[in-house]
Amino acid sequence: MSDRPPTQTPPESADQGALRWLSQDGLEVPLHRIVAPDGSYDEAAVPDLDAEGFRDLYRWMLTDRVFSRRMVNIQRRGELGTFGSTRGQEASIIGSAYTLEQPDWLYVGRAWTPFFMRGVPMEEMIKFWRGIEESQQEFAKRNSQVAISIGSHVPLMAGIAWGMDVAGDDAVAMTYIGDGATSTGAAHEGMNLVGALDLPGLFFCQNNGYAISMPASGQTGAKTLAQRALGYGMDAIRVDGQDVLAVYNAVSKARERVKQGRPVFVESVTYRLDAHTTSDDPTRYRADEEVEQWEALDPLERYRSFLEAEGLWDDIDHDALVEEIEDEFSAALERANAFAERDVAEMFAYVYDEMPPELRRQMDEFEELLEEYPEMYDYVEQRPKG
Ligand SMILES: Cc1ncc(C[n+]2csc(CCOP(=O)(O)OP(=O)(O)O)c2C)c(N)n1
Ligand SMILES: [Mg+2]
Repeated sequence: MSDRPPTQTPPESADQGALRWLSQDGLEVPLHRIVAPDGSYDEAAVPDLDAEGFRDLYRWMLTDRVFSRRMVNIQRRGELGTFGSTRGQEASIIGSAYTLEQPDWLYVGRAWTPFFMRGVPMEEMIKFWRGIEESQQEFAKRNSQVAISIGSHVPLMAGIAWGMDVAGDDAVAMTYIGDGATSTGAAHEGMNLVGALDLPGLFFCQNNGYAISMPASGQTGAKTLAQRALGYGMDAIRVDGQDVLAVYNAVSKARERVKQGRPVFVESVTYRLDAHTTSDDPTRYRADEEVEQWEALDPLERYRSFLEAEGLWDDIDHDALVEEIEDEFSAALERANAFAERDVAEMFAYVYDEMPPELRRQMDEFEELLEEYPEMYDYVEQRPKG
């Protein structure tokens, strides 16, 4: 934690007569990149991974892509209420999560595969998207619940980071947040606390261009999200989120800084190629040309060009990997389907130890409704979960 003196000391020097604004005009916020869109790369900056590590990154990115595709498919078949695809964000998600070690805490926004990377079975994520509460019992393994209320996980993560600091844990608390989440009061409070106390917090902000239909540019008057970190007393780095090696490099270095007592905010500039969720229609608020531009910056393709140049691609059987992941998904879906149906009345039951009167009133009203219209029960029960 911070060893700054707890007093307000008089300023030592001043610019007498001069008015010098701290201004973002002319502020340069660089973008870290290793592999360029044309496939050329800076050899000296390539992270020190072995062949297995480089292959792993590809396999996890592919897992992320296949998982999103299959989840969207089963939603279309009526087997899920909704789902938020991560297509386009694979390098951002995997490059960052690959830096985590088991004692680290993981808090997520839009990032599902990091759970799989940390040993959570795929069916738990399918169950989560079906609204099955039991799927979210991962705290013992230092994995948080998915923050559907955006930004709400940031103060929780700050609290965990504080606890880790007090306990002297040699680990970090990493949180994924979206560009939209940076506008919430909760995110501000959490980030401020982490910066004020120099807690071991690592903020990985995926600027994927949108908060549903609101463009990232509408979230803040700041030119970049990265620069906002300075206001919280944190260091920041901005990285090309379509370049898995750059993300891995930036976040692993960030993690080291955090462990040395300097919280970091990473802005990963990426793009959500699919809809916000399956309930959203992005054609209503963004141009096809914009999507096409980002389709051309496919993170898997960019990484593949690096693997080819390094002679690592020959050892990767892409089709066999896809088949393996598809089979894993199918088996996970089967196990998730085997989960016993829950009575809808349970939604009232588990929140409080003792049910407060207002909730009891709502439950009674719900039961009366079912008595009057018993056909509603089937309707509620049979609707896709989620
Ligand atoms: C506190 C809160 N306000 C509003 C919403 C509705 N909502 C769901 S996702 C979302 C946008 C999130 O955007 P961003 O943080 O950029 O994450 P992304 O979905 O792009 O990954 C909003 C406004 C919510 N879930 N929680
Ligand atoms: Mg966003």
